[in-house]
Formats: sequence, structure tokens, C-alpha cells
Amino acid sequence: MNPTTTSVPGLLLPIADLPPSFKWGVATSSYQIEGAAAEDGRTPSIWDTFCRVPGAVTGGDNGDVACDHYHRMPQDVALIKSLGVDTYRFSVAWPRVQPGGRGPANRAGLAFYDRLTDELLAAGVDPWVTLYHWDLPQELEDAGGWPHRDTAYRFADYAMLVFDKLSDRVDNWTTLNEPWCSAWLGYYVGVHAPGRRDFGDAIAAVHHLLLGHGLATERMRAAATREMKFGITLNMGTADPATDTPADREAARRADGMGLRIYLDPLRKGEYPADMVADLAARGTAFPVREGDLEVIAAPFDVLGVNYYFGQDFSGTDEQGNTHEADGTPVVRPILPAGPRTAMNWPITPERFTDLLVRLHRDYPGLPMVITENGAAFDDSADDDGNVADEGRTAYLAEHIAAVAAARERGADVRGYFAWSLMDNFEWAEGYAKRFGIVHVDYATQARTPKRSALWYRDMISRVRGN
Ligand code: IFM
Repeated sequence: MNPTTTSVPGLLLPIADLPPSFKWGVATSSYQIEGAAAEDGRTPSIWDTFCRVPGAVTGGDNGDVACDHYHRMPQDVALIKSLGVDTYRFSVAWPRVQPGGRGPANRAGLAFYDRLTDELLAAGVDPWVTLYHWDLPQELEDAGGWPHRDTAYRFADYAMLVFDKLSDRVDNWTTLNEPWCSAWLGYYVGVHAPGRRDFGDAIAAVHHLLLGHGLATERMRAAATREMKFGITLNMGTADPATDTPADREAARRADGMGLRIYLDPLRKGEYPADMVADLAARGTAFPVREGDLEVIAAPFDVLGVNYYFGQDFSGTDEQGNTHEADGTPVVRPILPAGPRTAMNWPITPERFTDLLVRLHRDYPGLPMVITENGAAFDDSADDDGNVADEGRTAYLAEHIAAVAAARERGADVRGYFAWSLMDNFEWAEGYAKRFGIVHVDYATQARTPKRSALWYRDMISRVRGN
């Protein structure tokens, strides 16, 4: 491999082997950037509600205005174009398109994504649609949310409303973004909307999210009149044992099962992993599988979206040496690897990114991958003109793109990379306090200013294209 120098002083990147056909993009999601929360017929999502819960979101922030993208979309598309990317990954707000989560499309809401699609195509940027990035209509949560089976069918109906409108121009369709976050953080840990804390509900949510993915994929594919790519995006890390003790190896197995295998095994093998089914039974719960569900969930799809931020180790004992929690469940204690951290206190572990991609290629073969998110929050400081010299973020991106290139060298079929995120935005429970953007947003004026990392990204893309 011939290292290629970049505009980051002193940094060498093994990116030379990335082919000109490799796709480059930037990504966002609806609730994180759009604002206009009550305009053109949009009704509240679970995040609008959750943001009103005292203490749920840092600073009491919410997405009412966010980056005001709903009103600034043409300028934002021009910004995307200026970065020279091939593609832009955005999500569609379900409560904008189908207020309340049932019934016909809201034409005004759908029209926004229609305009966005046209604007992108006119700018030479390929639209990449994610159908669900966490903004469940509140009415569906009131009816039971993702633990309730009917939500899967509601999702497939909604997906078809979007598909019918945009599929004449959009080729790439992602059903769900990070179902682990929806199920685990939303229904078990309670730090994301809707803020519930029930293990059994979380397990039911996993199954119904996957079922919704399968139902929507089957229906979209059946309706497609030309070749299109369908997929799902999972957030994944690596789960290594902290030491070689049986307890730590067991903890790593459980973490890997809960974080990765309970999604990819049913999606690719048509079954939940036997060890996880046994673990759940020991906790008195089970996936609410009905006849035929697993065939639907395992419907063929074309691309696995991989969102990677960091990997970690796991210990099977707590700090006092106990192997079980007070409620009798085995300890699964994450241990963050030593070394530098981002502003989220997430470790920076690019080498584990390579490991993950190679492992996915080995354990779930025959499935092309695209990195649908990767990036970092840092405590950026902007000068008076909004300029940000974010060397930390630039290095993070460079090291992780190099890790992708290294994985490809080891056989992983990775075909594209989206930087998370196009611009600073509403970082869920962290509100506006954490900035992931490669473009700085001044929330008082809504001015956008590309950070140093955005300029590096633009230049790197142009260099790789020249290969
Ligand atoms: O901002 C989020 C995004 O919405 C989903 N993936 C992780 C990002 C950073 O936390």
C-alpha cells in the first residue's frame, strides 16, 4: 500500500487503495437539524415529548428550531455540493409525512422531501434516504410504541408513502437507523425517547423494529420498477474481554450478542442466536416471534449500513469483584480502552474499526457495507468569524478512513463512507452541547462555517477520486 499524504501536516494515510468508485458522503437526520417542529402539519414525535421531560436533555434543549434546515434547505444543499461529496444521507420525519403515524400522506410534509430530492439531484448529489431515525409519532407510542407489534405494520405503511413519492428519483433506501438505540436506550435504559425502563419491552422492541424493517423492505422491493439498493443501518462496536478470565469472556459474549448478533443473525441467518435466547429465558423473557416473522426479517437486502464510533472491552465483575448485579443479572461492565477521548468521553479506537469490518465480512459474508456514520464530537472553539481549526476531528476522520482502507485490504467489501455529521446539530440527550459537525453552526445566527475538517474532507475526496 502506498501512503498518500494529506493536507493535515505530517499525517500519512493509507488511502491510496480506495478506488475512484468509492462513494463519499455526509449525513444528518431529520429531528437533529430540521426544526419547524409544528409547521405544515407535522405532529409531535416521541422526541418532542421527551425533550419536555425535566432533566431528560442537557440544557433543556429541544429540536423546535435545531439548525432551521427546513427553511434553509437550498443553502444547505449548496453547502453539501461545495464539499464535493457524491451523496447525502438524510432521514425523513415520520410525523411530518404521516402525522399521527396512520392514514394518508400529509402532502405538505412530503413536499419538503420532494424538494430536497430535486435540489440534491440538481446539485449532482445522490440522495440517500433513511426512513426512520428515531422520530416515532407520539400517537404510536401512546398506542404502545415499538414493543407493540402493530407499530411494525404502521412503519411499513409509512415507508410506502415515502417510497411512492420519491422512488422515481431515489436509489438508496435505509429502513432503520440504529435499532439498538431505539430499543435499548429508549425502552430499557430510558436515556432516549420515549424514556421507558423495561427490559422485556426493549426485547419486544428489537423484534418489532426488525419486523418493520423486513415488512418495509419486502414491500418496497416488490414495488420497485428498476434496480434499487435496500438496507438497514446498525451501530456497532467491538466487544473484547477485558482479560482472559472466563467471567470477562462471558461478559464480552453477552455484550456482543446484545449489541450486534441479535440484529445481524435474524437479518442474515433467519434466527436469533441460541445463546442469547437462552440468556433471555433465564431473565424470564423472549423475543415475541410469531410464525413467519423470521422469514420476513431475513428478507434479502443489498447493503449493510455500519455506524462506528468506538470499540470497548467488557468485564464480568464489578469494581467490587461481584459477578452479579443486585437483581441477579450477570455483570457486563464496559471498560473504555486507555488513550485519547472525544468530547463524548468516547475512546478513539480506529484499529478496532478495521477489526469490526473484517469480522462482519467473515461472519456475515456476501453483504456489501457502507459506513453510514463515523465522526467525533470535540469542544470546538470558533473564532469571531466562525472558523474552527479542529485538528482533533480531522485526525479522527483521517484515522478512521485509513482503518476502512485497511479493512478493504483484508477483504471487507466496504463501498462508501459518510461523515457524521454535515453540521453541528441536536445531539439527542446531550442537546446542543456536543458538536459532531464538520461544518460549524452558530445557533444564534444559524450561520454555517466549514471547519478545517470539512476542507480536509473535501480535498481528500478530490485526491482519492484522482486515483
Ligand atoms: O448523532 C448521533 C446519530 O443520530 C446516530 N448515531 C450516533 C450519532 C452520534 O451520537
